[in-house]
Amino acid sequence: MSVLTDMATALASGAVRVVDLTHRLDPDFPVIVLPPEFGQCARFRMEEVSAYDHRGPAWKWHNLTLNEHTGTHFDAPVHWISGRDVPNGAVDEIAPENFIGPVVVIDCSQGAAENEDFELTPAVIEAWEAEHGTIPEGAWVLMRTDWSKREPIDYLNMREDGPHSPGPTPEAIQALLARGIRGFGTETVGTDAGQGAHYTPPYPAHYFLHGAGRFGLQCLANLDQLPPTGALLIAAPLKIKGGTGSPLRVLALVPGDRS
Ligand code: 23J
Ligand code: MN
Repeated sequence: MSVLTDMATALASGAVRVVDLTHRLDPDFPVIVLPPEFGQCARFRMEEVSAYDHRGPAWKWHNLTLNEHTGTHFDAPVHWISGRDVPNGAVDEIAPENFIGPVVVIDCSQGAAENEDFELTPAVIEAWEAEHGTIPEGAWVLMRTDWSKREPIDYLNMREDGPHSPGPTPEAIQALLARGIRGFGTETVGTDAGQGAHYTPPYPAHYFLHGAGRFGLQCLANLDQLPPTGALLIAAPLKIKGGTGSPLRVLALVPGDRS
């Protein structure tokens, strides 16, 4: 398998570089806030069990409490009602081949800077394809908004009428699914826009992606370090029994500046 030895050589030489697309899992990182009539996502918590002290003289460790949808995380098909009967739709059932694949980045950072409710539409996708070619089948599609650079206080961008952040329209998600994508990822707290509850159907990215057995990634970072095409994404969720999603380390392999 010379392709893998070539890859190891390329990683060692800097011809291929690793970009970390993950936020630090931090109790202060914001979690999604749903309308008050619904159950809420708990914040990540860390409890020290011992720290080289009387509780454990030679070791330090923590107990963790976390929602599956905390920090940089993966959404599985069973997260949504539309995907509840998708075969192998929970994180522990998804075949591992799904966790490595090509990735393209649609840069919406300028639009998102001008409009906090910026929409990824079919027209934006078509303009991107006119420049970069058709989105390849099996690709992750990531929506770059630079939202990951916001301070925690501005990240959910809560107003009296709820959160405001950019996201895809129902038609955009259907257009991506027509191209056979593997999944859709964002820098915001959800794959859907802050105001995504007001589309038909509500939360269309969740509804259509997971109904089609596809995946989501949220709270991604460093998308400005990825090329529009030609990178490889590694996103393997924890193997939680029946899990609907999981925090994870998301890595991209990108062309480096060495040959
Ligand atoms: C539950 C309900 C609505 C949404 C979400 C979770 C997420 O965004 C998520 O983290 O999957 S919109
Ligand atoms: Mn989620």
